[in-house]
Amino acid sequence: LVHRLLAARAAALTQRATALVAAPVVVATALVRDGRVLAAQRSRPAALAGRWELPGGRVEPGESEADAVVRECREELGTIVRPDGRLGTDLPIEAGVLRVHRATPVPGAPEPRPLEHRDVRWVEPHELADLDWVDADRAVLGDLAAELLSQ
Ligand code: 9L3
Ligand code: MG
Repeated sequence: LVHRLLAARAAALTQRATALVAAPVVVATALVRDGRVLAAQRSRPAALAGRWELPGGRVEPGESEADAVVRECREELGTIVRPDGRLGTDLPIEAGVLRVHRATPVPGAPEPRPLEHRDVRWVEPHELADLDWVDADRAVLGDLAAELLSQ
């Protein structure tokens, strides 16, 4: 009986590990400037429209997470950023796993604008809690506030 229980447990763990390895990665960007972070208001899908997020999207096959951060910020915000390491832990989302990366604007880069979002705004640490964030991003607000206040 013990053997069978252990075998079932091992199978369950293997299945979970496989799911984790195979889970698509979505990157989100904590773009920080002058002690503020850029928040973007989603325009789609309907279920998320109007809610705020750290901009980003799926990492493409063969692409590094840092490269995905740069590409997504170019596509979504029309600006150029320099990734600067991870913020917080892996966050489980429906699409896979969300990983937040810190980034700073490249000097002289265009001001971020909402090319795919409804709106964008620079948010101070004390304003973070006021926004209606998408669920996954809400989990990183503590780390984000600490990051902004540490500068
Ligand atoms: N998502 C959640 N929080 C974020 C981002 C950038 C993305 N900060 C979720 C929403 C979608 C999926 O990840 O279900 C893919 O993102 P996108 O390509 O729609 O931006
Ligand atoms: Mg996106």
